[in-house]
Amino acid sequence: MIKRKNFYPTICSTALLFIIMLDASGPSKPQANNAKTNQESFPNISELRRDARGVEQVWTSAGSYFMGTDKEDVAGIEIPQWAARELPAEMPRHEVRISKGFWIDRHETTNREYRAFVEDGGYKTKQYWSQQGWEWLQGQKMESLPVKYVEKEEPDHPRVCVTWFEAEAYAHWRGGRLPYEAEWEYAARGPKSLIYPWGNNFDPSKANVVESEGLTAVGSYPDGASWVGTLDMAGNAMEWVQDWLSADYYGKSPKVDPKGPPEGRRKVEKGGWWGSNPFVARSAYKHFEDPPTYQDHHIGFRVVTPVEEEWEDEDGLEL
Ligand SMILES: [Ca+2]
Repeated sequence: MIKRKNFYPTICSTALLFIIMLDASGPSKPQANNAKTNQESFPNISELRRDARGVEQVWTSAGSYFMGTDKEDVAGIEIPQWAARELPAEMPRHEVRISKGFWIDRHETTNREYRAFVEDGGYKTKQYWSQQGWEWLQGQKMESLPVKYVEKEEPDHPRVCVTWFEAEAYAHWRGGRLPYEAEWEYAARGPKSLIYPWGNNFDPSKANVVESEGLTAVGSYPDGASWVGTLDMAGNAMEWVQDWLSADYYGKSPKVDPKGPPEGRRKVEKGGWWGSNPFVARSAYKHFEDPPTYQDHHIGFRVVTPVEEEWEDEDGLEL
C-alpha cells in the first residue's frame, strides 16, 4: 500500500512563483489540470494524464532497479567498434532506488508540441531558460531557431534538431524538466531491469530501429511499450537527459536518486535512434559525444514532471 504525505505538484509551486514574480504581460503559466493531484489517492502505475500543456504523461511509481550493464547483458550482442570503448561507462551494473514517483511523457516531444512553445514566446522569455542556456541563445540568430530540419515537419514526428538548452527551456515551459538518466532508464527498464523496454531480446518489430529510413510518428510501435507505457524509448529519436556525462560516474554515484555529475562537457543521450542496432537500442546505452550546444536530426527528448512531496512507499517495487 502506498500512502501520501503532502502532495504539492511542482507545477503548482511553479505557477505560484510566476504569479508572484510576473505581471499579466509575463510568460504564460501552465495551469495544473490533473484531477489526481487534488485527490487523496496515489496514481496507479502507468496511469495516463494530460499535463498542464495538454501533453500525455504516464505515472512511474517509486522503486528500485539495476541501472547500467554487466558483461552478461551484452553477451551475444554485436558491439560496434565505435561504441565498444565507451561500454565501460555503463559499468558497473548497480542497484538504484528512485525514491519518488514521477510523471514522464508517454512519447517523445513532437513538432506540434514544440511549436506551441515557440508560438507562446518560448525563445523570447528568459524565465524558461537556464543562465547558460540564455547566454547561448543570445549568441544565435533568432530567426534561425528552432532549426528547420526538413521541408515538412510532420506534426506527430519527434521534434529533433534542438540543442540540450532548447530542450531544457521547453521542459521548463511545460512546468517540468528533462529526466535524470536514472529516471529515464527506470521508466524504460522497470524493476525487472529489462534490457529493452519490452523484454530482454531485441525485436526490431517493436521499435523504429535498424534498417529504418527515418523518424516515424510517435507511438507507432505500441508493442514496444515499457512497463509504464512509455513509447519509443528504444529508437525513433534519441533523447537528451538531464545528466552530464562522466565515464566513471557509476562507480561512485549515490544509490538513491542519482542526478549525474555536478558538471561536465557533454550530456547523456538515451535510447538510440531510428538507425540503431541491438547494442545501441538497449535502455542502458548512453550516447557519449555531444555538448549541450549540439543538435542534429536524430536527437529529441521527452519531459518529466516531478512531484515535490514526501511519499511513503510501503510495499513499492523493490527487487
Ligand atoms: Ca526515443
